[in-house]
Amino acid sequence: MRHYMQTLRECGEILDVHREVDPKHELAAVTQAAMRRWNKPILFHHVAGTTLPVLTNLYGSRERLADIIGIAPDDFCRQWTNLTGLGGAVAGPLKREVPAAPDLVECRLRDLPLLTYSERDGAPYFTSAMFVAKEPETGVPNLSFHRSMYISDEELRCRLAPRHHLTLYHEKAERMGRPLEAAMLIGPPPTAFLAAAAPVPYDVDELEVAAQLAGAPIEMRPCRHIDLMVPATTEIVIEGRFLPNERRPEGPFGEFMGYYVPVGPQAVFEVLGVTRRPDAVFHSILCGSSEEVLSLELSVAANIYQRISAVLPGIVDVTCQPFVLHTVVKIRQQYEGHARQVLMAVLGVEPTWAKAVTVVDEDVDIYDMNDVMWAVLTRSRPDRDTIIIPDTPTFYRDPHRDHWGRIGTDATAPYERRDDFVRKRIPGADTVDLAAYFDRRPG
Ligand SMILES: Cc1cc2nc3c(=O)[nH]c(=O)nc-3n(C[C@H](O)[C@H](O)[C@H](O)COP(=O)(O)O)c2cc1C
Ligand SMILES: [Mn+2]
Repeated sequence: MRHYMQTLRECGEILDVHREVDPKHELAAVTQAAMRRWNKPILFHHVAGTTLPVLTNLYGSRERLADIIGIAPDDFCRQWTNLTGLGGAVAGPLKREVPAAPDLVECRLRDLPLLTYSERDGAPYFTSAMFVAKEPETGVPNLSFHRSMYISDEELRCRLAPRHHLTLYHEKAERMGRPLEAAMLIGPPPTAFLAAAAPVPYDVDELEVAAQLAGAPIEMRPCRHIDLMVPATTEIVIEGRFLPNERRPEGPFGEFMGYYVPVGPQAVFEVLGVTRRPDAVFHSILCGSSEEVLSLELSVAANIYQRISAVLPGIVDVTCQPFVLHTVVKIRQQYEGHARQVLMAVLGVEPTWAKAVTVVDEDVDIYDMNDVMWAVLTRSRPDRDTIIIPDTPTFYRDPHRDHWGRIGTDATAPYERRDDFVRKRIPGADTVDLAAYFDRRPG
């Protein structure tokens, strides 16, 4: 992570905050306001109560994520599935064992930045921690993110949502009557960040995916308190174990959908030790920000792209904007009714996230919601071009069925009258050199 941070620093991408900030709300407030304004990574040099600097919004743009894996920002759908498919470029071993660096520092949880984000959050939370754990029977390691509530230096409570691989490991270990050892990585290598967020099959090792994405084997070092290997360059590693048959209250927490998740029984993580690099940088992710949701959007979009392209022609690109519950598909219309088939296909292949689907033509910028809305408003008839699917669940954490039902909108131009819908264009507007016309540029 620090190597990537250095690269961004050399490009002048990092915003520095030298003034001391309060870990309670202030750091999150500055992050949110600065993200909205500039969307660049921010390094807080002085956070009260800790000696560690805090980096936020590192992975919050499509351009940066694409750059990490060496692709163009609008090429995620075409590239992502190939890249995570493990048919990768690295021949030979994908991991290399190295000894733990002798200068690793042991510390306590309270020495790390304990950050409180939203107003009603029940405690400070670790939001960027990536868990590594081994499948209790096969030993295959898994990477995944799970927010963790700080209770004490010995205890965290972690949200393990149903069906996630770590959740299944924990439940399996419980059935065997055992705790599940795990390590939380703060500041692992950037490709591990992408691999952890990708929905890869249960028996696929995301660390190997990370190595493929990096194009080089990943260096692994042993933990100190548990029998587990972790990426050697990780800034901070929290070692511990999930206690079997134990659930304790976690929450409330202001979450990715923009609401508070109420207190509920969650997994208990007993902390056995914390190691950090001597000059460690702490990574914080603002929940609900693009840094958190972008990786999910990208992998959901890439999945949909791949699946609908297998059954239909003319699929150009897919994105989930402005939030993962809305899928936007860009097509090159092939025949009358093509767009409606695309709508049906998306609803069929994406049961969880495609609550709303909009299909647009090739001339629409699907990364600009104003442009998508322009297509909806000028190219669709609400009475004829929408499909409403009643009584079907989408997002799984939905006890009141707020997310049941689907809507599909065909916002493509009527096939037979495509010529009537050619966008007007002012010659030169895209290429004009404004500096040649204006004496002073507005700030
Ligand atoms: C920053 C971030 C935070 C996340 N927080 C949680 C969480 O608190 N609980 C959870 O169950 N999943 C959370 N997720 C989703 C899972 O980590 C993600 O779906 C991951 O791919 C699951 O890995 P798996 O397929 O190996 O189970 C988060 C994802 C990201 C990117
Ligand atoms: Mn997995």
